[in-house]
Amino acid sequence: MKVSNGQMGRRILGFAVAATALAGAAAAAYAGTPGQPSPWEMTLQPSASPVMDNITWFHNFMLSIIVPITLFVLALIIVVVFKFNSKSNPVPSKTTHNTLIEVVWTIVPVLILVAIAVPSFRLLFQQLDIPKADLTIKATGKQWYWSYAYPDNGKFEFDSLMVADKQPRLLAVDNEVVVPVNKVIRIQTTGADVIHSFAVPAFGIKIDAIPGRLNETWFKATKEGMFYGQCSELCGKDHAFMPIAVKVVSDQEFAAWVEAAKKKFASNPSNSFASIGTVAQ
Ligand SMILES: [Cu+2]
Repeated sequence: MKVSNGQMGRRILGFAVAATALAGAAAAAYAGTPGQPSPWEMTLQPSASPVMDNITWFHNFMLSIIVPITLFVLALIIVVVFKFNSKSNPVPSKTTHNTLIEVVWTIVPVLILVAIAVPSFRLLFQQLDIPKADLTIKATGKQWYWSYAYPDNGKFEFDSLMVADKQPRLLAVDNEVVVPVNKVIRIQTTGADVIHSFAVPAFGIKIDAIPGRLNETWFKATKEGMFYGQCSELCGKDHAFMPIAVKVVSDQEFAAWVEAAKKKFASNPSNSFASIGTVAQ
């Protein structure tokens, strides 16, 4: 069957449109549970913070630039393969320069890069420029669990370990980090032994927890509920079993939890941060 270039181009375009529509429909069908991964999920986890809103937007914006460029290059390759092979084009052209095309293929990529750079830098500033925090939590990565300290709320500290038979599997822990909704939470991270990484996809945060250093990032949870993440730096044999579980609650529930947590974790033997704080007072 003889297929002309135009027909071929239309077929490729039709295939691309169908594939995109299929992926979109599948993504909508498998939207899943917010705050955790779900089966057949193809998109980013649903956002629950202003930073993640912008990451999602930037991701989609980049896709809308990348997909047409990729299809355009693919179309060019196909045209070259079919139209300029030695059979269909036995006498090659000797053309070497074309000023217009050279100007266009210099200027257009520059404009595309500028269009990408502007929202990219805006997003970076939003992530790195930490607003005035309502609450600071220190997350310490240990082999292989996380410890959380609440210096603003009574200086208690507790360990958070994965619970093997609790759902969601490999994400549920015994003691969750609890934070109030719609408040700026500053997360400070460090490592007690090796490098770990504190990451919660729905909040758009991922920051290394490095021994001897204090890193910080921030998030503002805009929805109540459970949000899960995992250590995201290979840290040893149980790297896959030190999840991060964040429970976002109302202000009242948070205040009640703080009171209960102060008593519950008062005699925690791993309470190094709290004991240092008490000695200093
Ligand atoms: Cu780790």
